[in-house]
Amino acid sequence: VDIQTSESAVNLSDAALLTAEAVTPPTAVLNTAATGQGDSAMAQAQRFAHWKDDFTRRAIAKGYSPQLLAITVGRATMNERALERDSSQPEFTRPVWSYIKSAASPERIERGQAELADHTAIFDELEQTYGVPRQILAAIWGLESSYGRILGNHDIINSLATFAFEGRRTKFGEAQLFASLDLIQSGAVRVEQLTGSWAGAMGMTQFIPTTFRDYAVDFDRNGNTDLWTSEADALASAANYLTRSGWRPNEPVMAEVVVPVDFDYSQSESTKKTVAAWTALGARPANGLQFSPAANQLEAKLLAPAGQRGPKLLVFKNFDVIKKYNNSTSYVMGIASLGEALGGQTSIRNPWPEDDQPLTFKDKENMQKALTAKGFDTGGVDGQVGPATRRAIRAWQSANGLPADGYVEQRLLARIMAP
Ligand code: NAG
Repeated sequence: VDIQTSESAVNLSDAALLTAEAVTPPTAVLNTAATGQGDSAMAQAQRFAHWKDDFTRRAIAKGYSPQLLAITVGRATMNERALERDSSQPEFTRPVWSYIKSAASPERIERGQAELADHTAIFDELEQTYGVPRQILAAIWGLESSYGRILGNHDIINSLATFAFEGRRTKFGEAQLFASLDLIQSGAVRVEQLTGSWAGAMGMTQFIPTTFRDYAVDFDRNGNTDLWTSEADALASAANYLTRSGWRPNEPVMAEVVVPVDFDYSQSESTKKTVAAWTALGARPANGLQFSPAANQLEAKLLAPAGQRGPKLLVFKNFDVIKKYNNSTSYVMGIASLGEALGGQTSIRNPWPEDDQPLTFKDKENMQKALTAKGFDTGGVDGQVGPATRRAIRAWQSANGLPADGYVEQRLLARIMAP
């Protein structure tokens, strides 16, 4: 079961939504011995000190200076809160409609429109340089940090050292620490600037150190790539990241459609077809208009994020590009919806099945066990509904004469669990 593409894998960097958002839950239950729970605070401190020495040795062997190590990992302390947050198991995954509602809230729309008006010159230049629409950039800015208002004030080195030390994110922590060293060594940032979310994302666009090192740009050319206080640098960095990830200018992110009642949902999620081919299967724009000849040529996948009772979307290449920024379907729909709203448009018209009762983590595990026992392979039992689990759900739905939309709420769960 692939956590990376699971709906609930909402990126840890999502600072502005962090308070309400279910953060990426762990795939495996933490091993108590390996996390140091149970051993004394003293023993843990010793192991952390030992890890710091070891990391320092390895970094110096790679050519980083002892001086650089001393001002970073050398003075790192454990961020207990990062470990707690990282291992806490969210009971419910937030339903997609509630995520979108808070992403494109009236307040965020209003502020975004004001920010767009305040920074016209920068947005003009960004569109010119990168070909990414201003509404998309503003939506990222708005969702990641409430337009620069919530940046997080954790010491990034402490969080990353804590992850690298032990737990389920040691590889991530280590890679991000090395990227942080690169950032300081190259002079792109100063060590005291390295603050952000508990999970290691920084600045107005919540870049993790590897993204920062590889994609951030000093757009205002003041010699410092400053994602914390320079709107130009932060927004250009986001635009550069999208462009380098394959953004296609003048193509949409998504378009809502309506489909016939007997639509074959087994084609949703993974099958790519041209808009013309989807039209031939009965899909029509939800706004009552027709797709343009240019749109008809584009390739799209069809998503029904809340099943056949909820809105259906054609999603384009740019949808996947935004997923590279934050690997969550909800996040991308949030960005697209906020972006449309900033431009005065409505992106999703049809109602969500808000009366549906979502599954808990335990429910998802039980569902995976039941499906597996019935011969529908979910690729393991981890409480994450990813592509493999949805494939199994679809197969079970087809075998039971139900629309194969891959979507399960409490009522359908009861049927899956029935002997
Ligand atoms: C996100 C990163 C993304 C990375 C993902 C998984 C940004 C803007 N996004 O925070 O590049 O693939 O984490 O580590 O940095």
